Amino acid sequence: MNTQGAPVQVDLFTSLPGLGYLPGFALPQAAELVGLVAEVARASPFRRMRTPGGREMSAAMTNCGAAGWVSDAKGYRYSRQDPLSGQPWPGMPDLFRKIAARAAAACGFGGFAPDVALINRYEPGAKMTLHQDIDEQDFSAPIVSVSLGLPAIFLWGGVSRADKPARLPLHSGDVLVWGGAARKFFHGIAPVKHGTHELTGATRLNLTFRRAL
Ligand code: MD3
Ligand code: FE
Repeated sequence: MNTQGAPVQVDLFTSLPGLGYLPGFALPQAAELVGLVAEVARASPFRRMRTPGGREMSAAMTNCGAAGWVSDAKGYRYSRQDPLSGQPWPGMPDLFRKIAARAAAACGFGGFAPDVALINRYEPGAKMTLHQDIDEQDFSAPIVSVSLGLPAIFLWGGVSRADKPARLPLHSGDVLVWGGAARKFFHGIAPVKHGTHELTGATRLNLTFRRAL
């Protein structure tokens, strides 16, 4: 366990400057984070979005912050309004900003000020196929991800979709920072296994903090 904030080197990552793995970094705040996610979801409920190709994604999503990531028949983009309500997304809680900035700083990215938190909710069986996160304006900023609840296998591809992905188990409280060359790598989540977690029940939550606008 590591709650002090020193990035941990793992073999698959040692050759990638800008990438940081902080196992257990958010454990002290995990319960509070889960509560804040529930508050966000009261204003902007989790929903399964459709890809531009018409498929319903298996993870349900919501957002908070100045904008949110959305997908529909018109494509992927950031929108300042929640399309379900036509209203702005809920504001980003201070604890979200603070954890994201502290994790980024621990990995060499001082001054990270995310404007979007995309929140993914996985029920058992839900997955995320390999993709890149390239809808943001500013690729010099990292993306910080926080996992909560059920574990999952993170799939870490390369610069090409064809690269065979490495697998890294992610547990509740783990934080990852993706900057530098790692920022545009393909990545995904293998189907989440059945189980229950004391904080989230039969659910995995993932928060990704982004500089999108
Ligand atoms: C590597 N989420 O929301 S988090 C996503 O667990 C997303 O819900 C996954 O991929 C999840 O876009 C994976 C880890 C992650 C997040 C963003 C990245 C890895 C990344 C951006 C660039 C490279
Ligand atoms: Fe992603």
